[in-house]
Amino acid sequence: MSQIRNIVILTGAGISAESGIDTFRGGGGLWEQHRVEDVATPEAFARDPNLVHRFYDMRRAAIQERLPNAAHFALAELDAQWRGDLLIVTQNVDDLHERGGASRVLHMHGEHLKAWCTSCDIRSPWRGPLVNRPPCPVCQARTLRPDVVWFGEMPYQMERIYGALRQADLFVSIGTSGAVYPAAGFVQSARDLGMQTLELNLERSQGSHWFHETRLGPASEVVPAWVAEMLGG
Ligand code: BJW
Repeated sequence: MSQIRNIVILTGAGISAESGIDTFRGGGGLWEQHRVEDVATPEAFARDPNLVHRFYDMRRAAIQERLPNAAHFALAELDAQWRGDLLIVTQNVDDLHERGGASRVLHMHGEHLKAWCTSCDIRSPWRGPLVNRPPCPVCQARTLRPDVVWFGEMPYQMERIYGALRQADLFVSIGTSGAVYPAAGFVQSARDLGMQTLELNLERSQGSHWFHETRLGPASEVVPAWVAEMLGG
């Protein structure tokens, strides 16, 4: 670990599970009998916008009631103290990394607390519902959608992510099932680039065999323990 200077950390729903935010594929992974793959698509939104808006309105309201947990706080401490490059690439659309105090955070699947106007293409901060079709604060068109990346859409800032991976010495994946690409492929890119890879998860994921090391346990325990190791504590 003494050779490590630049770190890329990928986080998934598992890091927020102990804050009370449901994962996508645990516990049946259903919302009102719909699989996430059937709600989180542009086709689902075109077919039944009220259904999709209700799904996101409910989750947008819920995250504002939740608090960061020990894993978010530990990553924020690493972010504050780590002198090399560090990038937390999160697939999560909640804001718990930021509320935990981290600043080097990239939301590759978007953010619950933003709305994207498909008329003027501007993203605005948003906390309330969208199902009632409120006007865009910029152009007044009633064409706001959740600013999240659905299946078939391009995740955000991919060039920046791959740029960070090319410079990294260590890739760490926390609380993600490895079921969704391109994030699921980052570990293979990391291996191709010759860096160390570590997985922290409650249980082995679909991509566990790609990692040099997997540490199993709840994020609120394994993440602070790993951060303490990195900071020499
Ligand atoms: C704990 C824990 C605790 C629990 N402590 N751990 C066929 C083959 C390959 C790819 C494709 C294919 N067909 C289609 C594709 C592409 C498609 C895809 O991957 N589909 C799969 C279904 C196969 N991907 C896309 O369409 C993406 N776009 C794309 O590929 O564009 C083209 C492109 C090409 C080249 C380069 C770049 C791009 C877009 C994907 C968008 C995903 N969007 C969602 C919804 C976001 C908005 C919202 O929140 O609603 O993102 S889907 C959902 O899954 C969400 C998540 O970010 C994502 C990943 O889920 P995550 O975080 O891993 O959660 P879970 O529930 O799966 O796992 C939880 C984990 O936590 C588990 O491992 C537990 O063990 C663990 N855990 N408690 C620690 N306490």
